Amino acid sequence: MEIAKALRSDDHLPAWNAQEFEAQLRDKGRSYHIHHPFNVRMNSGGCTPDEIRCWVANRFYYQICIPRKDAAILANMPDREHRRLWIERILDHDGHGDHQGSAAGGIEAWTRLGEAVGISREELWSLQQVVPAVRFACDAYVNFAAKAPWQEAVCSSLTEMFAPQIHKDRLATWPTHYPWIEANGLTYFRSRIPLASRDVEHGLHVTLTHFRTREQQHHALDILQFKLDILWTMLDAIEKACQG
Ligand code: AHQ
Repeated sequence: MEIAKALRSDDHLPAWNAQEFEAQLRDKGRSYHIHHPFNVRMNSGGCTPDEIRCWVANRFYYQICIPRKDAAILANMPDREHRRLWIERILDHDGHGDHQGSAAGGIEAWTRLGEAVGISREELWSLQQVVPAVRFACDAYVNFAAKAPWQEAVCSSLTEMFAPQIHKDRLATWPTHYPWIEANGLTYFRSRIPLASRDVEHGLHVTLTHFRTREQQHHALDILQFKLDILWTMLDAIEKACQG
């Protein structure tokens, strides 16, 4: 599955060096969903309890898609040293060992977020509240990751360059704006801050070394934009579906 190629007049120019290429990737942060009106309203206290519950229930579908997406990439990775790093992402979400407490994984932590905002485990896992466009966007991500070259799928995960800030924003604002949400429900956001930074270290190394020519680097930017659009359209759909 190819991401549509934007026609560019500067494809023939020399490749950016690693620093400039990384700067170009990070500049894409301007279209990260931290800037989406729904996220801005949510983190400034403008959401009703029903809208918070609707966001948590819909984002649950994204969360349970992530380990399947990562398993698809793992299957396409020929090198053990990359697999040894990538498999950690699956365990982060599905849990490991006795799957108790902090070893229960991110999907379990999101289930606790659901209960903290007033959604039962059964209700959350029923996926009844997930709207079509959210399923569509998440399924597009999983399908892309399964079919694209593994380096391109790794590149698409680099939206996490911008994730620590969005998690920090929630931790800084929700307790004040949404005191009715049990504090332990925010554990997931706290857990992701170091994990996102660890993920990005590996993802950037693969991306900065794989995409060598200016044309290939432009393609990497298009892949990142595809994933930014997935996150943005999810919030478009959630905003529309959840309005009180
Ligand atoms: O909780 C998130 C998560 O585990 C991941 C994995 C990563 C990927 O592989 O694409 N992206 C991602 C993201 C998570 N949380 C989102 C949020 O807003 O809470 C942000 C999202 C991302 O930035 O891609």
